[in-house]
Amino acid sequence: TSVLSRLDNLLQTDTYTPKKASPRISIIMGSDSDLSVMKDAENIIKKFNIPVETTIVSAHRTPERMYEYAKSAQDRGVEVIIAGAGGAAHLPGMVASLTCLPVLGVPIKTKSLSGVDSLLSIVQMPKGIAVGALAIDNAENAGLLAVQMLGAREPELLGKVAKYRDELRDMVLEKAERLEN
Ligand code: RP5
Repeated sequence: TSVLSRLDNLLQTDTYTPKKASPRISIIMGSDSDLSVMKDAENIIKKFNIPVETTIVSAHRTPERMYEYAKSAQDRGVEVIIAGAGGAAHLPGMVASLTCLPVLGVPIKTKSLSGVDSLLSIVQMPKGIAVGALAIDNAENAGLLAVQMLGAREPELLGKVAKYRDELRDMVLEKAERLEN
């Protein structure tokens, strides 16, 4: 059983009520080819019943859309942005330069350079414009981190994160026990 399916009951029976109907976390990616990876961020955020939106915004192919998106995000009620991109992965950094909202970058694995290109493009930001860089293809951690950022002022939400970690721990302990017996 995956930890996510085990969490279904646990999290959905809890009573976290989103403060806003509009998306609090916004997930963007450079291409629909990034979607299979970025879905992991959406899935984990939905487990916490936080309103989330997912769309495609490309720094290179749709630069005007990227500008409009980044400039309007705060006014739309977005609190954290998760941006996935591969190769010359400028999307997280460019969006971060256009909004003061926190931006979490997910480097997407590439065929030619295995995603090291994406990672280095995202992580090597100049001082002054911050992007939080996650591991290659680890959109789930980006989603979790975004939830934890919202949770800093919402103890109920952080309590759910703690339960999630309890589930992770229990699954490891169960595996260890099976291995030992
Ligand atoms: C980036 O180029 C995207 O984020 C994607 O990871 C990569 C390849 O895009 P496609 O050519 O598959 O659309 O902009």
